Amino acid sequence: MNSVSSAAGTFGHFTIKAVSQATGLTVETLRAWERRYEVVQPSRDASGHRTYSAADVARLRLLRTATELGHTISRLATLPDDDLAKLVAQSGGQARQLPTRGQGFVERAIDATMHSDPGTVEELLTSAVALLPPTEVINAVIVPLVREVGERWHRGEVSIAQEHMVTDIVRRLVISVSRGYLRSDNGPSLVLSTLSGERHELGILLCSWLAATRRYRTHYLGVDCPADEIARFALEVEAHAVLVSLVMPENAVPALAQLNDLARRLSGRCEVWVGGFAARDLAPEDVPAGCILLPGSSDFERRLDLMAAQHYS
Ligand code: B12
Repeated sequence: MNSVSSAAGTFGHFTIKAVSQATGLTVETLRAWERRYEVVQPSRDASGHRTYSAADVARLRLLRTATELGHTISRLATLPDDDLAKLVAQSGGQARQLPTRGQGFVERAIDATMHSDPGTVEELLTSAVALLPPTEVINAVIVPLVREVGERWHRGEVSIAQEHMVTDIVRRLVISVSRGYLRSDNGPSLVLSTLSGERHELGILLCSWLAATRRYRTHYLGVDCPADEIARFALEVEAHAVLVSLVMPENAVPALAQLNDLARRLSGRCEVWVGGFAARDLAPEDVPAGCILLPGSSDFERRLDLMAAQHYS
């Protein structure tokens, strides 16, 4: 996970800039809270710069939320983490805290995209990966970011080159992070691809990451692959499921014939899971027999957990 460690210093130790991005507290506030109230005590690296642990980041997030709820920092500073968490939970602050964590990364990454600044986009995304759980990075950072970039491209505010820049950064990051998980040699295995005509690959790459967090073996075939080729490969590697992503709405209906073909070739030997933005437009009764429609990311995660539980039981 080289790219993660490069943004976050040694993995699990974060620079003040990364902590500022993750908590929404400015660098000046972080320094002032430390000096006046000793809210956390970061260590120092060889050059004398502060380095924060993941526990420091979690405490600072709680402190930020609690101050937003109206409590004074001088009173909060001495409370242990458990008491802070209780205070925030009792005030319903946890729910308010979550959306802001991803939003900060997205807003800054959009700004860096508009300034054609790939270094900052990459740094923001690697920090998000280091500081937030994968599901939150995907749903609260990456998906909103690429959708917003797509909308701005559509309105002519983002150039094709800027859109390609962001997609390439997301693509490389997701592949690199997914490779960092230990695989189980006898875990369930997945084949991921898109059907002929569909060139959007980020959806299945994100699925591959979520599967890797659960120690699945994944075979990524890239995009635009004929159904018979996907089926042949899946049978060769004895895959437990084939994942197909539909993004372009106009591809969804033509994809039904390809899905039918895929499901028929794999019948009884391997499941076919269908998801992606355009899959939401399909009615369950339109989906060919043998295919399982998973329109939301929580449907997908539940299915992954179910398959893993059945596999290992
Ligand atoms: C990046 C991008 C591209 C890149 C893709 C590069 C790559 N390596 O993937 C390139 C430049 C190739 C491209 C091309 C095109 N694109 Co494009 N593109 C996008 C953009 C910005 C992001 C797409 C993306 O990856 N989103 C996908 C992910 C992150 O979200 P998602 O699919 O919903 O996936 C989530 C879930 O659904 C789930 N999931 C996904 N798949 C699966 C599968 C399973 C089994 C499961 C369980 C779950 C699951 O996982 C994800 C996380 O939760 C979008 C903007 C947008 N609004 O999405 C436009 C967009 C999709 N593109 C669009 C267009 C028009 C095109 C082109 C026609 C442009 C052109 N004139 O050439 C071509 C068509 C290519 C083709 N035939 O497929 C339009 C589609 C408009 C429409 N009809 O609705 C969009 C919406 C932009 C816009 N606002 O106009 N594009």
